[in-house]
Amino acid sequence: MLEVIRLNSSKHPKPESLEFSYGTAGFRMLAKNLDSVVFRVGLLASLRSKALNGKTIGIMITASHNPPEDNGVKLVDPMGEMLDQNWEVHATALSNCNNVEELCNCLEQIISFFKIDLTTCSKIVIARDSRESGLKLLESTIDGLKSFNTEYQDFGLLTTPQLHYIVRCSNDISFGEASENGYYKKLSNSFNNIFHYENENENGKENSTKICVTIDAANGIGADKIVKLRSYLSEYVQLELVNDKFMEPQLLNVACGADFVKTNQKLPNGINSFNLNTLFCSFDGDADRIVFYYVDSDKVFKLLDGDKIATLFAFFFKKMLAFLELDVSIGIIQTAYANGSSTTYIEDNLQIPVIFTPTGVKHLHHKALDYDVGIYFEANGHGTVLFSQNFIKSVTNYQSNNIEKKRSINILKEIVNLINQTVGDAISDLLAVLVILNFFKFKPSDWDSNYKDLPNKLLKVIVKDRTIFKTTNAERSLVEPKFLQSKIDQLVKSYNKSRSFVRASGTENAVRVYAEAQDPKSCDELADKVSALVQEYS
Ligand code: 16G
Ligand code: ZN
Repeated sequence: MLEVIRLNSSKHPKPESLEFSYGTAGFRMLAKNLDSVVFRVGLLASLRSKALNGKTIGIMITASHNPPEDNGVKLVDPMGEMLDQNWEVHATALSNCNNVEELCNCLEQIISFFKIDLTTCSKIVIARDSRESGLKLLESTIDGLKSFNTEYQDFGLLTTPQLHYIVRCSNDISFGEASENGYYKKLSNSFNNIFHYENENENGKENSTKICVTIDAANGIGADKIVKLRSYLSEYVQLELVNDKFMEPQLLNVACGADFVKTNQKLPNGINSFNLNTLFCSFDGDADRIVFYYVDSDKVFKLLDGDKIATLFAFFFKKMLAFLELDVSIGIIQTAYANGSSTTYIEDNLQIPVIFTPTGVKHLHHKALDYDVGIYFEANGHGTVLFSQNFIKSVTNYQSNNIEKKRSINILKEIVNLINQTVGDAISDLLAVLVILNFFKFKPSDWDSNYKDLPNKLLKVIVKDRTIFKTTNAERSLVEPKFLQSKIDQLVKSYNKSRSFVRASGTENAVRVYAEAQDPKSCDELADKVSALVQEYS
């Protein structure tokens, strides 16, 4: 077997001067540098599958919201979750072997460390986003898979969450049908049923209020998937698409998409501001993030970001659980980027505990598992809700003769299937938001009225070595460089309701500075002053 690996790997040499790292969301960089990395990811994925007795592992080739010339790759574990963190170091080590000898040694170490039986079958499902470089990288990944005789199924172009869903179904048939159509069927069934329950009046007739939303698909693969999903949805929802040119990969994420809207706090290309108080949303390039927005009656752009989605979900579940008197725990997981007003609203108004974790979905996801209803969202729009077995049992066994209670319990049962519990999913989150807005008959401005964001600013500083910036307390305080945190604390003290923190990016060669304060001027000043402190390291 190692002979085949030797032969194949010589076709995928590592670029000499580059150092790779399996970061927050896998490997991500300029696509032209990734050939050796994806080949080796193919090798590692095969070993991961063998180590787990032939469970199906996922490989997703995507660089999410990054520019068109980038690409990336990440592994998905059997239940649809991110790769086990203990394996990340092996991914990094493999990717950095300088020659075939080192590569074979590294593989042998992994095989003996995990006591992997190479005769076990290995199975992989693989997909990619709409980037131009995707096909070539796919072929190189497959070279890696073939080196270990791995069985693989190529699902072509998918959103990242669809691939997570398919991995889960491949290992757990109770989750759904392991196909793209299976995904649409599962989501649309629940969505249509919930709309039916929500709109049915006392006489059993349905009110036909139509709910409309315009989706900016970032010219990414989400556009194609929305077109396919549409045919499964009831006539009560109208999904309009803009920035849907996924076949023109040079347009991907350019002046559009969730990251653009969140960072610039303005409408993307392709959406004009004349439709007041109607709902818009933006996906990112691989459709695992979503942010919403609207233009209010004063023609002001209003963002409904991940914090607003989390608080809408929390409001809904809190109401439902109270109405049904269900004794289950509920918690919200945020990162340091969550707006301070959202945290105050959740703790003080909704009276739900908030837990903070470092940035990156794997951290939030892990913590959300501690609750019966664990809601996690990053402010950038990446998140979902996890439900425990205890919650599912309580809902399934619930008995009541009260019509309203029966209706509520039916909605909860369906929502468990509507929300993609494997990972944050723009399509599934969109549908969940629509059923909640329809449930309360909320307009975007009603949703937005729960709290007002504190002015906030995110800046990027390029430094010589970002690895010297070490944090603690869920990335909210620096431990190194020494004395920098006390300087930041001094600055924060001089502004009302303010907060600022500094952390090294996990996806870019930069340090990020976040600041928020009571008014925009203070916020700008604070962000600039903290950035100036960080610039001393550039
Ligand atoms: C990745 C993460 C995202 C996080 C972002 C932070 C996943 C799937 N994606 O895109 O959750 O917000 O990195 O980027 O975990 P940064 O470290 O450059 O600020
Ligand atoms: Zn993404």
